[in-house]
Amino acid sequence: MLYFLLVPLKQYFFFFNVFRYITVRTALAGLTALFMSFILGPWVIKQLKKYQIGEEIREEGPTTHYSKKGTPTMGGVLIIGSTLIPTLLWGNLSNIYLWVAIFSVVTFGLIGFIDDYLKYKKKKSQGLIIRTKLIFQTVTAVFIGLFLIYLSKLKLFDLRLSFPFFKEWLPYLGWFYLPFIVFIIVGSSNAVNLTDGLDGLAIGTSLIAVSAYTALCYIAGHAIWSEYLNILKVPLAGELAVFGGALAGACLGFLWFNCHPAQIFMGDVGALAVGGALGTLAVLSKQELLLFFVGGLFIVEALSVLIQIFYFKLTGGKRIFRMAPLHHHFEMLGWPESKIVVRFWIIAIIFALFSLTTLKLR
Ligand code: 57M
Repeated sequence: MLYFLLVPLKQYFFFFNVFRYITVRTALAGLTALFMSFILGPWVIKQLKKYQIGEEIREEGPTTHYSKKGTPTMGGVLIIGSTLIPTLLWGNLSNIYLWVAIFSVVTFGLIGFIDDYLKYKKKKSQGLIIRTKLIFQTVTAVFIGLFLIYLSKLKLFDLRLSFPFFKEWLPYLGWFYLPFIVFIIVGSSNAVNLTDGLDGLAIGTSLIAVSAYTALCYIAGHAIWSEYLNILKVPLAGELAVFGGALAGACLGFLWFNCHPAQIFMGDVGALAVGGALGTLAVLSKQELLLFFVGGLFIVEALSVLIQIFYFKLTGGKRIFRMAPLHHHFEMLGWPESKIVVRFWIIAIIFALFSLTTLKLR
């Protein structure tokens, strides 16, 4: 909104021209989100405590988690609010990609909200049954996919797929693009959710991955940079950096309250929304496959669950990890929570930096 108000003022005072630039608006969106989180955070925590919206802890989990019972949850509403308002303030709202990203964060947040609300009502650690949650997520992703196919007919979206390391190979997927992006968006949403099991873990690693995608969106939308780095040019993706900046600011602001010992958990409303948004950024920037590197830590966490379940079934009850997802394995080995979290952040940073280097390795 401010974009439309401030940029025309350049005819009176040239300084206002700076608001045309995506970089400036990305930084402002990030700062606005950060300050919103700092200001609203204590109030949100107070309200959640007032209505006793607290965490139910599973009995079969690590015993160190029992003391977390009652920690206010559904903090994702703070993340979503601190992402949406700065995006609406600083984004160029005539950009259709921005609305796809907004739709994704709101809808995935809503699915998570229903899940959290049911947990709150039933006073149990299980809200929506897994299958129902998956159906809702898939329907949302299919809707996004269909809309992108429609945009491709208007020449506003590209149904070719770019591969990391291969600059020339850009196969056209056509309708096959639909199941592919459903897998990316739903997978990303669930992988972030699985990772959200230690204070600061999911939000810190999401901050790292979202920051990398903010840079990728900017580069994909920039005529010179995309040409120089030889990546698929996506003119409309540049504006997504404003959304990415806001989301990164909201993640950083939330981390302030979620770091150990956490004053608030994000809940499914936060985890599904942040994961869904990350997958959507990957799709819209046409760097879908790079998500496997950028979000490498989420993949490792999800794989640890699959391997554990597969091995359990295969051997009739034996486990590879003491407990899955992987962060619980290290907890059971006696590592302090903060050590696991900081080390996982370091690994996430390595994954993100490695992904950015692949841009030139083509
Ligand atoms: C949600 N939720 C946390 C919090 C957070 C198939 C199976 C692997 C699924 C998986 C699962 O349910 N994962 C999704 C993970 C929970 O956190 C809440 O949930 C929200 C995110 N959806 O925002 O509201 C607990 O995590 C801890 N926590 C923190 N700090 C945070 O900032 O300490 C969360 C955020 C919280 C709190 O204790 O209550 C969760 O872990 O439940 N299931 C699991 O992860 C379970 N693993 C398991 O069953 N492994 C088995 C098999 C099936 C693979 C095995 O290894 O044999 C573990 N979950 C828990 N305890 N809590 C098991 C032990």
